Amino acid sequence: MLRRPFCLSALLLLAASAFSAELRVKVMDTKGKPVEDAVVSLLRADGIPPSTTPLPAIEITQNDQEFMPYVTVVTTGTAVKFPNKDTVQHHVYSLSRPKKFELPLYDPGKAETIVFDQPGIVTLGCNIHDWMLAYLVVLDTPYFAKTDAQGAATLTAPAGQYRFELWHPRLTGSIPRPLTLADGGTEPVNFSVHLKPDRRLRRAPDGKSTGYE
Ligand SMILES: [Cu+2]
Repeated sequence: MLRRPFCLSALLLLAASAFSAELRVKVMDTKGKPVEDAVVSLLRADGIPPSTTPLPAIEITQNDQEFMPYVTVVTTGTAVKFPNKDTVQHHVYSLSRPKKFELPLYDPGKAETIVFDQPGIVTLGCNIHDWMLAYLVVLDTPYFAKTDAQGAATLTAPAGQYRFELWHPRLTGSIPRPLTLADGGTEPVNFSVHLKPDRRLRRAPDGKSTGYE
């Protein structure tokens, strides 16, 4: 009878420590400037996908003839809403393998929803406004984060063996590497990455694109 409370508290302790491992990541470019919008994620090294649940209330808006945010990360199965919060119509589409779709011309104030049921990178564009560009990163793992303006991100996951991945729109492919997440935390990981030139179309004041930057 006396053992039961002990076992219960031991289990609770175990459960608490299993979810306490934290990994801090810093991403800089080769010139030492912080890299924002890099997506860092952890996949289990044994290949078994961790259980994920679709994220609630994810939106990629169209406002002032731009997508917001530029990079969004979701788990597989997430329904993403595309509200037109602009004063003009948009025609959102993607030709990317994980989800080819099209939301034909829709009016300000309207919102369409798409479910992203395959992992991968989905590039978003607008048929009317060539410069509109955004990325949706669909992951089969709940352990991910996106770097902020300082190039910093913090991941939290159970201690264990992982494959760490780093993705950014201006990187070629992703950078995978094995990583052990120690119970209670791991040393921060710093990356210096070589980014391709920014190929985003620059937007002219009259609303017409002027070509590559
Ligand atoms: Cu548009």
